[in-house]
Order: sequence, then C-alpha cells, then structure tokens
Amino acid sequence: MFSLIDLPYDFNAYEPYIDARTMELHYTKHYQAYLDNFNKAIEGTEMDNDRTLMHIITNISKTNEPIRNNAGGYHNHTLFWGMLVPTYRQHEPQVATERAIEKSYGSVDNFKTAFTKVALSCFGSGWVWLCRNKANELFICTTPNQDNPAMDIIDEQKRGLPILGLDLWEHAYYLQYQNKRADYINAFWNLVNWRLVDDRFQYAPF
Ligand code: MN3
Repeated sequence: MFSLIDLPYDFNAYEPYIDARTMELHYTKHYQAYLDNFNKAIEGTEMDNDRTLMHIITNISKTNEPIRNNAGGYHNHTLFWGMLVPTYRQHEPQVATERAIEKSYGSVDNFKTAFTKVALSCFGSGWVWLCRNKANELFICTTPNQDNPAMDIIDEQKRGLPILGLDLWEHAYYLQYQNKRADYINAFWNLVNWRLVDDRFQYAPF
C-alpha cells in the first residue's frame, strides 16, 4: 500500500501565489483520490508486491488504464508538493543546474520563458516538465492527463526524469486564477524549490 506524503508546509504558506483553499482541496481531495484509486487498482496485480513507485511508472505499459492514471496522479502530485516552497524559503539554483539550464536555454530567464510557452501550449489537462535525459541534457515537455515523462509509453528518445513539474489541471488554479493559466504559471516561479530541482538534476537515478 502506498500512502500520502505530508505537505511540507501549511496550506496557507504558498499565498499569495497559490491560495490556501486551492492547496487544501488539491491535497486533501484530489491527491487523496489518486492515492485511494491507485491502491485499489494495483491490489492483487503483480504491481502490488514490493514494487517501488518508480518501477511501476517506468513499466506502466504493462499495466492498465486505472493504474496508469492513478499511479501517475499519485506520483506527479507527490513530486509536485516537494517542488513548492514558500517564497521566504527559496534559494537560487546551484551552479551545476544553472550551467545545464544555460547550456540548453541561454539563461534561467530564457528557460522560464520557454517553459511558460510550452505550458501554455498544453491543450486540456496535463503537466509541464523540465526533464533530464540519460545524456544529462535538459528538455521541456508536456504530458496529457496524469502521464509523466519517465513512463515507458513515451518514445525512448523523448523519455526523461522530471526534475521540475507544474500541474496544469484546472483544479490546480481555477479557484484563484479562473481561465488565466498564464498568471498561474507566472506565480509558480515564486514558489519553485530549486533545492529539489538541483538534487534531482545531480543525484536522482535515471
Ligand atoms: Mn492536481
């Protein structure tokens, strides 16, 4: 059985960029539902026995649609909570991450512009990601629904480890931002946990 990971801060710690009510509903309702449905979907399957979440994600083609949607939902949100920190806890990206971003995008500001553009191009519900591939290069992509770029349903050349991600489902921003997805994406830069991005870029196995 998988379980909820704690949200590291109070629901109101992300204001004014993400309001407390959105965080509370997102965490207590949406995240909980993905978890419950994930545990239900894997029960009695071969994914039920001591499989790590990453094993399930990277072998998702061998599962079914309920597992894909809910393993993805559980995985993506678990990652997302860690990606957010209150502004007063923010740090700049470390040199290694910054160099890699500069190599691919010229500057951190250019990267943010590129990420925003890709995010705005995502039609419907999904996620936008900064990923690291096996050659240690960075790329930006979107995935529909609760898929993510480490899943083996994605072409191998396009697969990557997500090191930063933003939830583009309306439930992540609609209460506060309504149809203004661009404003939500802009606000996100005030909450990015660069320490986790650094950590995943430099040390996470993929
Ligand atoms: Mn969500």
